[in-house]
Amino acid sequence: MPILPILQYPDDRLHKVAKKVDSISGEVLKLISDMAETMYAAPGIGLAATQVDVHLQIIVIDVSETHNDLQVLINPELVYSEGENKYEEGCLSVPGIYDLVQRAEKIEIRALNAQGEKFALKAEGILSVCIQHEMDHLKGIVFVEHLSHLKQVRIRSKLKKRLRETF
Ligand code: GNR
Ligand code: NI
Repeated sequence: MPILPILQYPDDRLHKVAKKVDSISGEVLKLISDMAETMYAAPGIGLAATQVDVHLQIIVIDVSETHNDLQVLINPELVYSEGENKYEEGCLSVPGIYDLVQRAEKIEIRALNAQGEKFALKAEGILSVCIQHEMDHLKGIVFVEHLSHLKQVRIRSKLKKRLRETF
């Protein structure tokens, strides 16, 4: 079960828009399994297929402390949101950068699970933050794009400098 490489910001491929999954093939199930392994190994609380350069609407999430509550969201749709909340976010594609992002407080989504069954999910707290962060990835949006232009310029130059130093 291989751990997949995670795209690092800035990378144009993080801005691709993911397409709907039209059948949950063996290939899709293998991808989900590899994404879960990659998320747990990182470690992270969520991972969108976009981050592993697969542009399909697939998200894995586990916000439990015991790391045994994997949730798979395929073709997720936001059906309701209310309120506002600020939370300090980070991203496996933007290592070492953390900042406050304002998002909806409570959301309701519809999605398919790994068995292809439709389900509805109401979320608040960290699960709500994580789902919105991952659904942004599927639209090609990285959390830093919610920050000021100046912060984005600083983050890009910091990460490019760090990349130069590792080669
Ligand atoms: O592991 C992660 N932690 C996190 C913390 C606050 C807000 C969002 C996240 S998601 C992130 C993993 C990731 O980058 N998913 O796309
Ligand atoms: Ni992320």
